[in-house]
Amino acid sequence: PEGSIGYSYEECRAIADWLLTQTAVRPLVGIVCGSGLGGLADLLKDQVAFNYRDIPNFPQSTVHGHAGRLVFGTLKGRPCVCMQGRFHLYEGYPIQKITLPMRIFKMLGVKTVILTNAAGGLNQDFKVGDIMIIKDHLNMPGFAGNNPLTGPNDERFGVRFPCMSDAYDRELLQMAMDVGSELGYSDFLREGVYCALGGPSFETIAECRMLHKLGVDAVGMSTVHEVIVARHCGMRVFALSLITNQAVMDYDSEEKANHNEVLQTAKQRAQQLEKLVSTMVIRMKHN
Ligand code: 6GU
Repeated sequence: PEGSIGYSYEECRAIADWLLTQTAVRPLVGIVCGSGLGGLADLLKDQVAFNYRDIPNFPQSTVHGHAGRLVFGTLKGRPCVCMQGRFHLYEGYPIQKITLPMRIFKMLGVKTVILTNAAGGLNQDFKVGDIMIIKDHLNMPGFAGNNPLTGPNDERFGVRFPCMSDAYDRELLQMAMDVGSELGYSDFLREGVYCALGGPSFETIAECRMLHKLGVDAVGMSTVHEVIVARHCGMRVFALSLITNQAVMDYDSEEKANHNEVLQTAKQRAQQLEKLVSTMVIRMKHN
């Protein structure tokens, strides 16, 4: 029934309006920081920050390495809003709750969303520490009926059947490659297909082999739900994965995926990732 799944348009509007009374920043860019990548938010000047728990009706975040703050501020004068910590399926939230922040971004006036995540590398040419610009995705929870747009469609957000073949903005992907090359990052800058799984368990060897055969370059537990909701309501999307570990592909391997390795790699590459994203924000045009 109408309104029983997720947040209504009016509930979203109320959260956005509350935030707009608390800050003078009118963000054009919305950024989501992945695991260990929360430092992006610290680049913002003249910050106004809210713990998720202090925002009326906002979900809470529970993962180690995710701070749980919404930070408003400016990057060389460009007004931004940044999620330090996101919501995941494996935390047990309904999928509409996970993606609520995208609709809040839209209502705050955001035109472009930048999503970051930590992911396991499946492409055998990738190395730990590579930054993969996402050019397309595989939405595995979606195959099983777990899509964030499930339920009644409110046309004020977007159409019932949104197109996803143009989800990842080609111009921004090119800009990332150009900026990366100017910064001297070409050796560790890649592009590829990201696959989202529900988590929280990491993949088995057979699952990794299957995903590899399907053309997946990196695997993680986030981002695609947010991309779908952001595109549904007409925001431009740019997304990237930091390859924090190689997914295990053979039975002889001694490697084991673990969250500590994810956070360690993120720490080592965080500064360059922040530089890439902030340079892009400064170069973006919103007109
Ligand atoms: Cl190997 N798998 C998944 N599903 N998520 C990850 C990861 C691997 N590494 C970082 N995040």
